[in-house]
Amino acid sequence: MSVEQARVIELPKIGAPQGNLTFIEGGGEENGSVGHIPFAIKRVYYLYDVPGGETRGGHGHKTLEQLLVAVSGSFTLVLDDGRERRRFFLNRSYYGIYIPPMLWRELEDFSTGSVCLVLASAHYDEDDYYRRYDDFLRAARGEER
Ligand code: T46
Repeated sequence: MSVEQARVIELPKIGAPQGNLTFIEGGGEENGSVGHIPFAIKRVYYLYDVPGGETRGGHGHKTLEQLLVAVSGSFTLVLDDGRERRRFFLNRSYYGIYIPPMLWRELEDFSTGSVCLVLASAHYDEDDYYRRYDDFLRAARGEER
């Protein structure tokens, strides 16, 4: 897997004087539609009350696909495929970052009061994690052979 396969997805934005509305439809075989993202949504979680400047993440996933959205505030997402790193600054509620499996991720520089919404392709499974960077690196480099 390469960091080049991560991508920004622009989501629909319905603007009105009363405020904006953004929606996300899951894709994949389960609902038969293309959707806005390339997987069926199995789990939704969100990070909030993160102290300003804090860092989260620091792990990789074997199979999980995710979409991250800064629904409020901002943070920086750093993706690493074991060879190169790519940084994304998220500060708009209508842009998501699609993260394919086998990328190490770190979330940095949360602004105070920010909320990171995450749509995931599978239920929570601790066995899907690489929690140690050297384990991730070994697996990512093994994948290249
Ligand atoms: C990711 C970033 C963006 C659960 O019980 N269920 C869940 O769905 C999740 C995501 C976590 N947990 C438990 C596991 C840990 O005991 O919550 C605790 C904190 O999880 P973690 O340290 O993995 O949280 P983050 O913010 O570092 O990472 C999370 C996701 O795990 C990860 O997939 O990409 O958010």
